[in-house]
This record gives sequence, C-alpha cells and structure tokens, in this order.
Amino acid sequence: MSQFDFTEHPHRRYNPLNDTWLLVSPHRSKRPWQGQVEKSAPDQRPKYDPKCFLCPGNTRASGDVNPQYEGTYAFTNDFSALLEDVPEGSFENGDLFKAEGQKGICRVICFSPGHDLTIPEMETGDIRKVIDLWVKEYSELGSKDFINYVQIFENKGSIMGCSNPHPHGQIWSQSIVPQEPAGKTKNQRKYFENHGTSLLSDYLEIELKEKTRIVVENGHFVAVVPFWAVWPFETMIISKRHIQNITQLSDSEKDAFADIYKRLTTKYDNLFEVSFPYSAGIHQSPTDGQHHESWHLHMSFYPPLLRSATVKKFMVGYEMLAEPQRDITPEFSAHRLRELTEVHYKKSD
Ligand code: H2U
Repeated sequence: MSQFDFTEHPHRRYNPLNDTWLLVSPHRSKRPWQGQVEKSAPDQRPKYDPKCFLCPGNTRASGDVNPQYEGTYAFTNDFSALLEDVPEGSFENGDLFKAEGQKGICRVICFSPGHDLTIPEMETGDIRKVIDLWVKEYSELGSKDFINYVQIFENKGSIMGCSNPHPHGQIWSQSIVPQEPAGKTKNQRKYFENHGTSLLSDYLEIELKEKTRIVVENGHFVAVVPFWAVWPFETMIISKRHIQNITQLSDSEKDAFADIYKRLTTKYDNLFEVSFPYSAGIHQSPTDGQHHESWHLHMSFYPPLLRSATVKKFMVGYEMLAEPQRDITPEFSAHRLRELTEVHYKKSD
C-alpha cells in the first residue's frame, strides 16, 4: 500500500474555527457526470431600472422613496427578520421546549446607484465607499445597548436567494451572538489562551509559506481557499494584521480590503464566465462590550458553483445526514482561481 497523500486519498479535515470536520474524496473528482445541467441566466441589465426597488429615486415596496443617491445608500429593511420593538421574554417547558425573544435591526446596503454593476465590475474607489459604510453601520448599530452582534453579508445571484440584481448587501444585528460567530468566538478564545497568538495569524503564517491555497494577496490582506473549505471554491479574506473588527482598519487597510474584494470576485466571475453567485459575510468581534482580543477579522465566501456556470453543489444525502463532503481539493480550487486573469471577462477582448 502506498503512503497516505491528502491530494489523492479519502480523508477528513478539521476546521479549527468552527470545531467541525469534513470529508474530502479527491479520487471522486474523476467520476463521470450525468447529472443536472442548468442554463445560466443572461446577465444584461440597464444602468437604471424603473421597476427596481433599490435604484435611486424609485419607490420601494413599503411606499418609501429612495433618494437620488450617488454613492452608497443604507435603509432599514422594509421586511426585517428582526424587529426593534419586541417585548422581552422567553418560553420554557422543561428541558425540551425553549424559546427566547430576540430584538434586532436589519439594514439594506445599496453598493452603487448603477443597477447594471456588481462588486467585481465596480471601481475599487467605489468599493471603498461600501467599506466605509460598513464601518459606519457596524459602529452605529453596535453601539446600541441591545445590539450585541452585527452580521454584514452579501447574497449574490438568484440561486443564493438574492431577491434583486441591483448591487446590494444586508446587515442583520441583534441582541445575542448567533451560533456561527458564537462558535468562532469560543474557538478563537481557546486557541488564544493556549498559544498566546491569534488562530488566524498562525494559520496565515503557514499558508503564506506553503502558498498552495493562496488565491490573491496584497499588502494588508490574503484571500485563501481554507484547508477546511466545504464549498468547492470557498475562500476567506483574512487581514494580515491581527485586528478584531472593521473599525480598527486604517485608511490604507480599507483601500486594500476594497482591492482584494474586487480582485477575488473578478477571478470568481472569470472562472465560468458568469456573474458568480455566493453568500459572503464579515466575521468580526461581537459588540457586547466584552474584550475580544482573540478575534481576528475575516470575510468568508461560500459559492455554490461546482464544475461550470450551470452545475452547482448541493448539500444532500450523506452531507445532510452525516457531515459535509467535497471532491475537488482546496489546493486544486486555489490553483484554478490563482491561474485566472484579474481582467474581468466582460472587459477582455
Ligand atoms: P436579498 O436580495 O438578499 O433578499 O436582500 C434584499 C432585501 O431588501 C430583502 O431582505 C429588502 C428585502 O426585504 N427589500 C426592502 O426592504 N424593500 C423593498 O422595497 C424591496 C426589498
């Protein structure tokens, strides 16, 4: 029997941020595919759509009218999943039936007045304005007594449930720290207590030496397909400096964040020459007034596309019943993304 090689043999990988495992089956990426083939929607949109709820000057579903905004624009979601005005309280019936009231504020962030744009097609200077707005929203929402966590995210593409192609993201902020960031809080704290360094600083140091999973890098950030990636082309943008949240970014770090966000998403679009769908979000310290020294700012991208613009990965079967699994290795995905040009396919001849 040959020696174990994780680029060839089935194995499990550990995710230290979430304290979870996934199954990797590299040998299966050679299997024939006779599954579903879907058509990709043509991506031609006007600069302004009179029917769009998010375009400047248009009336939203609530009847409110958007201003003639020129850069970014934020408003409270007309159909917020969380509400500010909820009575405090909980329900408990023994150990098995528990519920607790939850207060929160949901915001919608328009990235640009241009209905036809997406992040990779926007100018870096305009993406910087999105980052400035995220910082403002995180600070304002996080400073409220009843807001202990602020989740900034972007759903891109209708297959991710995005309801409108106008470039936008969302913020959901609330009184508890939800499960995913709560787990990351716990695991980063444990690592920091044991090692005296941030989990992601140590991780990044090894990735920067090995270079096998790095997709793109600049002076302040690295985009990497994490060793433990579940989605085929999952990536993380990690700040080189150990900081806890976006309010600590310097001016040049904000510019560098905009630069890597554009470069990574341009590579994504170029992969299958389609506006690449994903859910992405910033993970950072809770705003609960506690000291979160161990937190390390990062942004995670979870894209569903697998082998073309039309074939996506589903979390089904074994994955729903046992644990996540992937066929192509993170090293192979990173290699494919790294090799792609940073000139957007719509702009190349
Ligand atoms: P998604 O595309 O990720 O669904 O985000 C769009 C959000 O915008 C969605 O949460 C809100 C929806 O509730 N929205 C408004 O608040 N007002 C509108 O007029 C349309 C959409």
